[in-house]
Amino acid sequence: MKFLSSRKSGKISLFGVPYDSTTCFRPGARFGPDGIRFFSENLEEFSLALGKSLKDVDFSDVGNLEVPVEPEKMVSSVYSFVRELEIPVLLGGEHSVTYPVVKALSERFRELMVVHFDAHADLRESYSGTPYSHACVMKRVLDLGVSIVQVGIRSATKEEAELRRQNPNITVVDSLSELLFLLSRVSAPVYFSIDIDFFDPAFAPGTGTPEPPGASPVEFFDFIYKLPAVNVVGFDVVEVSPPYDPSGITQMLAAKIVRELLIKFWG
Ligand SMILES: [Mn+2]
Repeated sequence: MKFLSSRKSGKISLFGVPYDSTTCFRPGARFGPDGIRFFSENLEEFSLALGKSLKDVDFSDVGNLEVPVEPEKMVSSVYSFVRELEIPVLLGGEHSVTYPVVKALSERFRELMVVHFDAHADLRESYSGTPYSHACVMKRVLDLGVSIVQVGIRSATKEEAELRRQNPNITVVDSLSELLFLLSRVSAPVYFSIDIDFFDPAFAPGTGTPEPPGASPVEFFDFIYKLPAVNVVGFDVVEVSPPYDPSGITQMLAAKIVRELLIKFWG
């Protein structure tokens, strides 16, 4: 199974944004989309756990969106692109690419809620001279008036920690079982944003800013399989950096997450 060779129509559009210009520590996420696609070849179309196939999902891989290097221009380019899509599924790229997707969706769904899986809070006001850095992405999402649920966060500045305590639009969740409980009571449209550094670097070393410890794939897939019907209107998997992933395990994990989520949500 290879995402890119899948059929070319569908209400769900899988696309890559090969962008890593604001990455503060070590770039490489620009190679993420094609790396994830390459490793998707190693997966069956059929999900044994879900009992369904990707063939049952009305999706197409529409390829990569080439974007300008300047963060503001990247944002407007992704935003215009996503406005034309019914259901976006995004392969990053660094985390800054999430903001324009959420911006486009927030105009369509007033009650949109973002579930943010990450090691880092990503709530800085500005970083390295831009408010569109990957370190600021969830602050920009909050500025849209969109509420966020954060899970897995184990790194933040003092200011970010305060914001997490005080902002009524941020829900801090300590575990995937707590998130499962919360999502079983939510009827609002939901967008999943999965930074691969949410996982323990032992399982996902191929990322720009690894932060031990973290969740295991077993815990994550168990959470996905137990998830009740949720109104998911899109998702992304970001920050996969193939240059730091010589064995391919991070890209493999990302490819399997994409397959399982496509089948779970829309199969
Ligand atoms: Mn992030």
